[in-house]
Amino acid sequence: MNDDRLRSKFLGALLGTFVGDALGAPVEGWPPDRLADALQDLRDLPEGSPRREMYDALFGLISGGPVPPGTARYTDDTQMMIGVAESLAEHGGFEGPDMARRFAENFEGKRGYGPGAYGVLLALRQGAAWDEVAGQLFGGTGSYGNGAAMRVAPVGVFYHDDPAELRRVAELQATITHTHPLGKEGAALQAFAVACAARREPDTELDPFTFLDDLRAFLRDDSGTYAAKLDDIAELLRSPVPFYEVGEALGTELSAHESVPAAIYAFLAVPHSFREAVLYAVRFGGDADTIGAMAGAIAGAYHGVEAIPERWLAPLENGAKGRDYVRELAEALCARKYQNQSDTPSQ
Ligand code: F2R
Ligand code: MG
Ligand code: MG
Repeated sequence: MNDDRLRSKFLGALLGTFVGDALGAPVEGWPPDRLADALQDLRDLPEGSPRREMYDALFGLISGGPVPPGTARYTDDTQMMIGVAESLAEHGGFEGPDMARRFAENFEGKRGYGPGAYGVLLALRQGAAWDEVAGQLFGGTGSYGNGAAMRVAPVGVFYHDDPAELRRVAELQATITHTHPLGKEGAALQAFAVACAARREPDTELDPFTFLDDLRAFLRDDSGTYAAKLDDIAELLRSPVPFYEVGEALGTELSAHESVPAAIYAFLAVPHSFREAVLYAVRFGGDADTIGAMAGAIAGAYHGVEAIPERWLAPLENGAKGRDYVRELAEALCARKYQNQSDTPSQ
């Protein structure tokens, strides 16, 4: 794959996370039928009306007022993804203390963090060791939340050609906040889905079942939870059902095993379109920002940044660590990947 194509996929995965997160954030926690009603109201508006235009724009899902450029906000999903990318771009590999420090420095409570992650980040700010806090959560079982999967796109693209290192780093970055096996495996699976999408050329026919076979072969999930979910995805792709039955079947919750599969399904259900995959993901309701962010990461890694509608990028917040910063971060991560490769003595 040529350098420009790969660079576009790095940008697509990181900005795809941002777009999916921001699109879903206003409707996080909504039940699918409330969301479907809101969408129906919007659809019934006359073509060309401002509110109708909003439907097609990034934030028309809840038909608020016009969204001035630069004001659509991201949540914890993107904020933590930024920390992962910053650390990998700086070090060219996993450095636990550095990544944990960046999570803690970037942390803003108003971004809608999960309670477990919130507590870990406060402890890190007070000097706790990066690998000694998360294991105490939830009575010592650790978190199986989707917080480690929602932020993992940088790992997926950076190690798209090295599945063993991808798994190692996806799990290690997870342990900063999530030590439950289902939380770690969800992060590894989401990272690998991003990698598989990045490795495929977008203008070739994507076979969803071959994609699922690749994911199944990668799993190391003793509980069989994710293998069963991949089988459910295959079954739902073979015999399509209304989208909220898909959400009910796969799960649209805050837990990794009840949200990563829905994101993978949204991408595989509409592999030809970044926009449709992300809208599909968000329409599930439930953990809409995170399922949107994860579907955006996979679809962005597959299609590349050119597939993200400009009018979806324009409203994104663009302050100190906003849209343009995330774009530069993706460029830096891609450059670091090549620097790593040129530094590696040829075998
Ligand atoms: N937190 C939210 N959304 C709710 C509030 C958002 C609202 N709009 C606002 O603005 O305030 N979203 C974010 O949280 C999810 C990622 O959460 P993360 O980082 O995994 O956190 P946590 O707390 O570790 O896990 C989430 C919940 O999962 C359950 N859980 C996890 N492990 C468990 C265990 N071992 N036993 C029992 N329950 C467990 C708990 O309910 C956790 O709170 C994303 O959606 C992000 O967008
Ligand atoms: Mg969030
Ligand atoms: Mg969420």
